[in-house]
Amino acid sequence: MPLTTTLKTPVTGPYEQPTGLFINNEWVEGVDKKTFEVINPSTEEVICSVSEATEKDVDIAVAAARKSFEGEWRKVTPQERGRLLYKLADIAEKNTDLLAAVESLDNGKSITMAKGDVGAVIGCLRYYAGYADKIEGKTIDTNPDTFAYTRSEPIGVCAQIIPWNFPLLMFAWKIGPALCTGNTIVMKTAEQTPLSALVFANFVKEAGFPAGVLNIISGFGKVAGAALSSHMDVDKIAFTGSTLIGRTIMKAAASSNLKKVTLELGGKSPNIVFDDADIEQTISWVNFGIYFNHGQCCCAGSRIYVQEGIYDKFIAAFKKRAEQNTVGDPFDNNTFQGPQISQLQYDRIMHYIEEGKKAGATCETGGERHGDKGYFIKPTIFSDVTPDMKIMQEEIFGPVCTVTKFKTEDEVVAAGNDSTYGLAAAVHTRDLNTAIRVSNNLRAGTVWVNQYNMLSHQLPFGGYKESGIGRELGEAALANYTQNKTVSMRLAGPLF
Ligand code: TXE
Repeated sequence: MPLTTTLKTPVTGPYEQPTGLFINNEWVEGVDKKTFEVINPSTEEVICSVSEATEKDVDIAVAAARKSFEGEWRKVTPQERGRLLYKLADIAEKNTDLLAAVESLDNGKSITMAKGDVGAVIGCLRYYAGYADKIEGKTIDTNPDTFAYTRSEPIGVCAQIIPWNFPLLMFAWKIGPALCTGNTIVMKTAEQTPLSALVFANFVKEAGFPAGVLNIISGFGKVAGAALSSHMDVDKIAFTGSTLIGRTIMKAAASSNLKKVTLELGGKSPNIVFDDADIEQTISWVNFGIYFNHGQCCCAGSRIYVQEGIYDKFIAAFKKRAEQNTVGDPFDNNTFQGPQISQLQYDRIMHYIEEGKKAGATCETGGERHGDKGYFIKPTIFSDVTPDMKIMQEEIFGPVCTVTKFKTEDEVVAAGNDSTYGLAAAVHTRDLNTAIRVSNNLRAGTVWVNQYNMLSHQLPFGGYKESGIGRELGEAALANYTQNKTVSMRLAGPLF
């Protein structure tokens, strides 16, 4: 199979799309020469085929990452690691339009949102570039006869498995902290969205990273993903995806070499609106909280709780707002919501919608397909819901939310916390005391006040409860990719 193909997007014209596996800074075919098709979710048509990594390719990629970790990459100074990451960010910036277009084509997100993602990718890489020469240990005074210090060392060969909802951004969140701390990587992208990372791979070589530092493979979870999680020469695995697969990965790590594990998993986040909130602003944030990225956000504000005094007014205004969201062609600058990622996700979401209707919830708006081609679903709001309904308990990962009326603060905090997940939450109120009290009492890794989905590479992000283990972003993410070594040295002199 050729290792590149010429593709076109409506905004870039023709470009060269790599389709091979990126191992050791080279493009190669898979050993078994397998390929799989990549589907455009807006049209349901095949975009191209890419190489599929199997266990044998995983072995080759891990060996390349190991060789680099033990060899050339180890000799690179922290300052140089930072310089390489800055260079990578600069190249990405120059190619913003291409990267965004490929992301829209492959994932279906609107071109404006895709450009936002690329901006966030660049910001994230620069942030971690700056950390490369600021990784420090401590000297610890234990005894006058001893000199003891700690070193913050890289973990080694890191496997990183990412999902399809933010293909490039998840890629950056993972590689930034891992590379600045001196690890090497085998990255497996999601089978639904391999294309942008493959374009990015060329920039890795162009930036000057030594061979084997960052290997990027396309492939399926059950094959390449499983091989990485159970690999005996992978030192750490970082995963973003479903809670179900998070458990599988932890089990594989436990029954192989006890590789370190960090997980960023699902959510069913409560978005709480008090009577005193600025209703107009809040409607915008609630709308953005659930419908941004077509509801395909692990932190989506999918359980909305509204205090009784403004409930009726809220429902009417929110319904009107949701119906104004432009759903359609991702390459139209006015589009807010594109298609869901795949037929499978479309079916899963429609199934939840049917469950909600059957269970007796009121579908205030949406609840059906948009158009007749592509995986588009209309923004959907359910009211008259009860806590036992599936649509209240399970992550739907689509443009579907529930709205529940509440009376008191205690009641809504208990309801908000009534979930196996704990990724994010939000509070809308003009009262500072309410904002702080409720934020403190919600069991979630991130709480937004009077806003939603406002992530920053400077702020730690991750889950309480079954939403994950470890924190991504911010200084906190460095801990995912370093391990402490204690060196304790006896100074010359008698033993006792
Ligand atoms: O996720 P999977 P899917 C949630 C969301 C969604 C559901 C299913 O609720 O509806 O998951 O989506 C790789 N060993 N999230 O099926 O399967 C897979 O190849 C190793 C939340 O797409 O978890 C892909 O790269 N890896 C989420 C990645 O895991 C395996 C984002 C995610 O796929 C594997 C996406 C295996 N056995 C979905 N099986 C978030 N937290 O943002 C699959 N994979």
